Amino acid sequence: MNTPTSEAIVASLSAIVGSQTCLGTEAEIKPFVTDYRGLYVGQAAAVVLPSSTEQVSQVMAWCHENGVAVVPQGGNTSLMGGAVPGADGAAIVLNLRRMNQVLAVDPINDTMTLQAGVTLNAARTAAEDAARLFPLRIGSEGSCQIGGNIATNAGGTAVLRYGNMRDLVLGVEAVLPDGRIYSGLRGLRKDNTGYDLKQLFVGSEGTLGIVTAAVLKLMPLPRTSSVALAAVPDPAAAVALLGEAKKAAGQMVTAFELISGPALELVLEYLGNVRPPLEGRHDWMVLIELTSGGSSESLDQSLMQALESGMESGLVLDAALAQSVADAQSFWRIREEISDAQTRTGGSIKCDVSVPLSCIAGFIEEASAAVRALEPQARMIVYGHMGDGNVHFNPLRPKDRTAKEFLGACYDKVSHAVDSLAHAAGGSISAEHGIGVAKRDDLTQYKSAVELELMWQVKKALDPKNLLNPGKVLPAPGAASTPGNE
Ligand code: 2HG
Ligand code: ZN
Repeated sequence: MNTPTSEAIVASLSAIVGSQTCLGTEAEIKPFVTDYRGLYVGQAAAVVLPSSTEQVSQVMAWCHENGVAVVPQGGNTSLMGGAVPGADGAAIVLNLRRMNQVLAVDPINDTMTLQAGVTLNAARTAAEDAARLFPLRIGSEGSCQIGGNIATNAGGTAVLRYGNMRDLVLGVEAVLPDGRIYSGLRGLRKDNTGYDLKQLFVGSEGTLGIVTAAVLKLMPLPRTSSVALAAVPDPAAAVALLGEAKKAAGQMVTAFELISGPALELVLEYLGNVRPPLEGRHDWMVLIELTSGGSSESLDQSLMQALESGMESGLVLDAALAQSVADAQSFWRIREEISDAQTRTGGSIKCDVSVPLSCIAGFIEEASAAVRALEPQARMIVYGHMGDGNVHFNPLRPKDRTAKEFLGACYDKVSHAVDSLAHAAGGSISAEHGIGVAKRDDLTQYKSAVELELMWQVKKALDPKNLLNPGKVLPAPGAASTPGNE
């Protein structure tokens, strides 16, 4: 079959979504074909911005019929190149931002139903307006969208308490590659009627269907929070301190984030005149947050109890308890800006790994030694969601080397060294950022032949023509490892 020309694609899809929202010129297309860090730059035959599930279905049916590939896109905040098309310009981008309606907030069932293009921020606000919490919390919440959060099984800073997106989704509506609509917008807590099909779409990175709407779980809105930054001698002490915090506050421990000294220095450099919460320089720190529906005094007391017992046993070297909401926000700001500070500096090697908590300290030690042996001057931007076992292990270029020089010399070696140590510790080479194209071919080393075969069988069952987000997640059978570069 001859694939249609760009002009024919634009003409046909305009008839479905309207000419104003089917973009075909180079200038119109450009903002949709580059990822937000500017590392993955593709081309597209057109960009469509549908306004309803019905339109998505018609676009998919037409593309299926005509052999046109489709790259679904939400807020385009992926770090793995998963939401932009390849360089050949054959695919279209289907962006969901116009499907941005909160359809219902139901405080009796504690559910919220929304279209895929609602930003995470807007979803959280809608929940709060009904005195509920939607607990997913990630740095890009102002621009990332619920559909993308589902497609990538987003994680973030509250997974320790509330789980990943996978744990927060009760129902999904998705358009299949041939245009059929999977209507699973149910808000049931219990539904044991066979395979849990909605979960197929969670974390599929847009390779199995396009999520168009979802029903999400709501939680009680905490009334108070208590936040502290504590310096610890090493990651092993941080793990022990987490144990103390759980002892003192149980499930009120909402976030437990590790921050290395170089990560803090980088972010302070980037933010300019921000006063660090702790005096002096520390190799390791943790940001701890407790939240509850109870009084703020008792929450502060629980956190103080954990910190004091940590100090007595040498797990805590120094600590600052936020005295106000503004304080807490400024502690969090430091944590949240680490990622952007790296993007602006350029030249960081993103390893997003998870290991069992019991192995995390040993892993960090071994991975640091391995990176130091390969690149003694690399800045060790090591941080992340320690409470759930997720470390962002991101060696960064030394100040006197360009990103190009540094990455050219060591990207593959370093990322392979870190990933293989995580794998050896029973961990994962992608804890929360997904696979996209950046880690796609690495999967051949870290997943068994059976796992890869099953992944391809699922893909072929739903997308036999391989038209939906082709080239993402699944390594071509027999592919060698070629990690993407920053
Ligand atoms: C974070 O936790 C994000 O800040 C981004 O997952 C991590 O940029 C990164 O490596
Ligand atoms: Zn993260």
